[in-house]
Amino acid sequence: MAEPHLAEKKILRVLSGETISPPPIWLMRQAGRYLPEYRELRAKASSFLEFCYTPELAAEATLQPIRRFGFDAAIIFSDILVVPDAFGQKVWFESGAGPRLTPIADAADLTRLRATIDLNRLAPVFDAIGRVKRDLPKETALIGFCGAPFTVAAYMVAGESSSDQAPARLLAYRDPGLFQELIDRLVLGSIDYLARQIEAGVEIVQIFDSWAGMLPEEQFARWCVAPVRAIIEAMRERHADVKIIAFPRRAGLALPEFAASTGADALGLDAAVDPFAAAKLIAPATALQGNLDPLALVAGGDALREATARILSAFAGRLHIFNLGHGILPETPIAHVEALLAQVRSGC
Ligand code: 1CP
Repeated sequence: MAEPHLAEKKILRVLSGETISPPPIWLMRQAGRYLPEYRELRAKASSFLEFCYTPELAAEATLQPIRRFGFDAAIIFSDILVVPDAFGQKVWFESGAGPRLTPIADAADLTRLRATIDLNRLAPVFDAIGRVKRDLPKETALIGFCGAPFTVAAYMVAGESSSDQAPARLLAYRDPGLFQELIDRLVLGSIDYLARQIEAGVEIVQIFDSWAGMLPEEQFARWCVAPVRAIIEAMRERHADVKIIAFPRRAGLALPEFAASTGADALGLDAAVDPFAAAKLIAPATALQGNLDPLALVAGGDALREATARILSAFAGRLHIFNLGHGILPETPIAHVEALLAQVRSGC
């Protein structure tokens, strides 16, 4: 028999194989700059990493969208780039310019990093998870996360944001042995990091492979499918109960094979995926999460209503968690989020 706390959390029910109508909903990057209370909180820390590493602030940022909207899940407030930081790479965020890291160009650069992740450096994240757990409504699930090895490696190699991830892809072609060594370290570090998040109280983990869609098929199999599969296999051995969502953004036609090979409980779908095609092509035991275009949420009105209705109808009768196809945009009007919630909760 399912435990009572589990039965109350709709997302856990879907991830355990129960179809629910209307579907549960949360939004990627639901804590963030579109919320005035977030902007006020953010001003209390001098840097973004300090904000992530201050448990009271990270816990409060996690809870803000739950208080305001009552989403079915909270996601711990942090960033995927705390992992390179915990490997000893220098990471900082320049306002307006995004993340910056000292780039890894060759074997000597990799040697300067730690061989294993320093979980002590990430202790504030585990502390924040404990705080959120104490204050979260009993019907709200808590999601932990990490970046997938390829996506994190892409930032570690480029040292900044890139629209095509050419630096990491070039290194993978020119020196596959070195790139494999970086990916292998990230696989092991991600397993340890996710395991500690679970021990601290998260019930679900999401693996963000935001740049998976940049890779040709055989590179995708090597740098995205294999590492994510290795992480998921290890999590299943260590924590059999945890639910796992993988988000290989822009993976397109590779999605069904990715789902089958990695064994994720759910697949996050980006907004370019036709939800009717996904519902047909991906095995029904895999829950599907998504996939509203974040710009439709900015636009509101008919565009939002029609796109939402299409997603609800495509996934009717499927294991579905409503979400965006990528993170919420800072210019999103709060009234549009309220309208979306009302529509999803009406079921059509
Ligand atoms: O509410 C939540 O969803 C939790 C917070 C969260 C998550 C899940 C943040 C806070 N970042 C992330 C994940 C993350 N970070 C991803 C994967 C998801 C995605 O594709 O969006 C990626 C690629 C990053 C890297 C990153 N961190 C970027 C993107 C840069 C690029 O290449 O486009 C940026 C801008 C950041 C900083 C960041 N992380 C989070 C916030 C709120 C911010 C903005 C910080 C600020 O401007 O003050």
